[in-house]
Amino acid sequence: PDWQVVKPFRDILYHKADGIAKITINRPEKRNAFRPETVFELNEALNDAREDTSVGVVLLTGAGPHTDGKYAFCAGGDQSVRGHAGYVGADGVPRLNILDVQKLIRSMPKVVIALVAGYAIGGGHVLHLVCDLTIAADNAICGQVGPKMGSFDGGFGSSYLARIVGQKKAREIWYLCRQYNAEESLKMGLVNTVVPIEQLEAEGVQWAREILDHSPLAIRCLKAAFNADVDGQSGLQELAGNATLLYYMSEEAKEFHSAQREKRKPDARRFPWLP
Ligand code: 2NE
Repeated sequence: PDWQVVKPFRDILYHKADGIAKITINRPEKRNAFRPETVFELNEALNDAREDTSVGVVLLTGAGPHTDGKYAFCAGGDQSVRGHAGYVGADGVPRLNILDVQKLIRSMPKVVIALVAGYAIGGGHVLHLVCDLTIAADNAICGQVGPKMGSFDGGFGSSYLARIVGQKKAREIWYLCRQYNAEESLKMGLVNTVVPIEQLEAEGVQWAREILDHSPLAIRCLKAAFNADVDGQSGLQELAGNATLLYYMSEEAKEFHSAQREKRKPDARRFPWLP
């Protein structure tokens, strides 16, 4: 695609082309670990993609390789700025604001595809996990590290992980903190497919284009339905919001809205009580 820069950022790259937004974490010297500022930028780009009605698919990836030849999707929170109560930004405030990004990726009514080359570790692993789909390069390495470095993610990082790989495997991943290669990750359903690294972006674009040929409203409702199954009341809120959206688009809702505006009795009898 003919990628166009949307806006220059410091820690990320943000491009768009043909209905696809591409967000790249751009800190290869840190294995694309995120600091609070990185997360603010991710949030801004994701929100922009959400609001852009021409965008249906977001590709989320990491810049690489680093000068040492190694790739990373993301190595989680930047440990060099970890302070007393979270990750400390230039403003001196400790935050765990990646949790907001996790929620946004899950709730935005667009398909978010993680393109994982190299390390997806710790909070970086959870980041690909919460994406709708993951395409892994053959050099992908997945794993959690919390219990060996003093952290854990008891939110989506554990409960949603267990939904994906099962309780036994999820406990193994967290308790042992091992690293899993691309084939192992594919086998346990952590990723959707594995491709040679040179083809990673092209494969992501191909998947995006196939999705973009399909019905936006159908995909939107499906995403909300998949979330509703796991996300409790906030999942139901998303699903129900789509019901309201579709209702607003109906002749029936328009008649009741017009009647109220025109101070007349709505013509309710026009509309069927479908079985
Ligand atoms: C990712 C991994 C396994 C890669 O290992 P390797 O040997 O290929 O690279 P190396 O030499 O460890 O890393 C290269 C450079 O990247 C930095 C390193 O410090 C190193 O810098 P220099 O020494 O060359 O200057 N780097 C890598 N990961 C970093 C990080 N997360 N923060 C800051 N700098 C980082 C290996 O690098 C690794 O295990 N990294 C640490 C993984 C980690 O502890 N992640 C945080 C987990 S906690 C979390 O993400 C989290 C959460 O649990 C809850 C809420 C929010 C976040």
